[in-house]
Amino acid sequence: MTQSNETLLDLYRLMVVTREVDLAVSEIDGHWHGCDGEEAVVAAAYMGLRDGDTVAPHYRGSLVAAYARGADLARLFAGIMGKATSYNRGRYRSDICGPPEFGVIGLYSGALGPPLSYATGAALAAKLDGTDAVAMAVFGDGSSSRGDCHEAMNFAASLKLPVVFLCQNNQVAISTPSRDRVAGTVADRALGYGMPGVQVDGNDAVAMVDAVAEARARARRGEGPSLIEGLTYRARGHFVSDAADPRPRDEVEAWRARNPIRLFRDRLAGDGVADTAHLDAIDAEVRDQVAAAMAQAQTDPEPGADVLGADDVYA
Ligand SMILES: Cc1ncc(C[n+]2csc(CCOP(=O)(O)OP(=O)(O)O)c2C)c(N)n1
Repeated sequence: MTQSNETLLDLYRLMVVTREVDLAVSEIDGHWHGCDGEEAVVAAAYMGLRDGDTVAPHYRGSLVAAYARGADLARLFAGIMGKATSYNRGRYRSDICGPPEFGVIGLYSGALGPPLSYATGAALAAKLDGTDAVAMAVFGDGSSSRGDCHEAMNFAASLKLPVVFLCQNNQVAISTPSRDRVAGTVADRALGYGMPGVQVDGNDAVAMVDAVAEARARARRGEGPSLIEGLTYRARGHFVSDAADPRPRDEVEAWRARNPIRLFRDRLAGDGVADTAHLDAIDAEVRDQVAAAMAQAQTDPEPGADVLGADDVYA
């Protein structure tokens, strides 16, 4: 697929947003599970969705999913801090429970695996409603070994549901390398479900966005689900203050050298899509935007006892 220069620059911008959001939240939350090194998979997963589409994001990158759907960055940051101005008035963390009004399904209990089924449910609803909406289920390689993954994929493929399964394979689950849990590739499993499966270089932004576009187009045509495995690498620990990352230093350094933002930047400049001054301007503009949103969230008020009242309670 050939993407327009405009799409490529939107993709670059969303990757920079992903990085800057990560850096900003890392400063205030030592338990933040960041996506440094995984920006190409994250941005490609959430860019270009339409109204009516649904995403069940992986927790690593979930704020970007909500932002890409139109949520306000300051209010998302407020959700990290439990502020009154967050989309849920400080009741739960915005990275775990994405604002549903933007079509973002959360992780809710924190159990990994069930969101694949939630996305599949959203795809079933779209099919029953006769719309061409799609659902994106994004999950880690560790989550891919859960039974929920099998159930969701089998159900979706059997009923030809419009869902794109995207494995954000950073090759580790806390401290367990994926080679100790996944014997083949995640993508190869698609064959058993009767759907297309492709492993993509997850540090190649263009390859990622092409694969996602193709899978979404197929889903919108009513041809059913696809599985994409974006092979990438977690450049830092499991969470910001993780002091027990057991991975070999040379492996970590080799992947850091393949930073997806830098690779994409070089390609955009090399192909004449944008000169470095233009890309620098995008970087600076995003940095300012993220800093302003964080400053706003930090001065926002804490919630009062009123949020514990009867508002929004089902019964
Ligand atoms: C059902 C379930 N089992 C275990 C955990 C604990 N846990 C939290 S994060 C994590 C690692 C998940 O690895 P992966 O899906 O590869 O995502 P990554 O952190 O690598 O992005 C685990 C095991 C959980 N949240 N839910």
